Amino acid sequence: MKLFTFWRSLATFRVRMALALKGLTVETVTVDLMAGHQRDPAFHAINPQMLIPALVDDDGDICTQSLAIMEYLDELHPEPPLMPRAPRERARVRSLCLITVADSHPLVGPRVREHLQHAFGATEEQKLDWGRHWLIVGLDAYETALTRSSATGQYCHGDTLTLADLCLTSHCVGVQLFKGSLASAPRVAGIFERCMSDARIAAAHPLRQPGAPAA
Ligand SMILES: N[C@@H](CCC(=O)N[C@@H](CS)C(=O)NCC(=O)O)C(=O)O
Repeated sequence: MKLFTFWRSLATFRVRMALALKGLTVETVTVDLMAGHQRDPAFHAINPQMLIPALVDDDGDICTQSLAIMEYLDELHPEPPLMPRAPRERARVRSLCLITVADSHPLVGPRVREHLQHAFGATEEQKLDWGRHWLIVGLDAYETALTRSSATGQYCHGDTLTLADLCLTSHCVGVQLFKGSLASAPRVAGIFERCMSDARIAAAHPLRQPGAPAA
């Protein structure tokens, strides 16, 4: 399998964590988002959305969208499971994942920030502020959703890692990259800390990838 990746990508970070927890290694291909290589024709042929991650199977089949890729990996390699079995529980885990995957993270990606700059003249500071704003909105939603539900345990759903924890971890790293604070979300921060204490998750962190600036 081949993973199209870039050090800073939060969506690819989610997939890297899932691969690590499954004990899988894949070939990686760097798509330099800062240089705009996601818009190269060669990558457009892989993903017409011009977004990473993309996972290419040995037979050439392409899977895009981090949540779809993670669920695919979980179905292909069921141990350790990263989704609960009961439909309602699976729905809860997916809805926690989607807080960031569908509603927060899409607002802060390079193409959105570039458009803010080119169409509206946003400065670096304003773009940072924009990203932080939407990530904090998502952070507050996570905190309330987790605090309200008796299904929350040591992790987002019970006491074992699920895809919701990987999504929450990517969200928290996003808050940090956009110079925000987790202080208003102690429940989230506790789960994030627990996740980051897992060496496999820590090693997948954006700032520990080739090409990343020194922290
Ligand atoms: N919903 C997608 C989001 C993918 C996404 O936004 N990827 C970012 C990097 S984290 C990207 O490739 N952005 C390129 C751009 O904005 O031009 C997923 O979860 O895979």
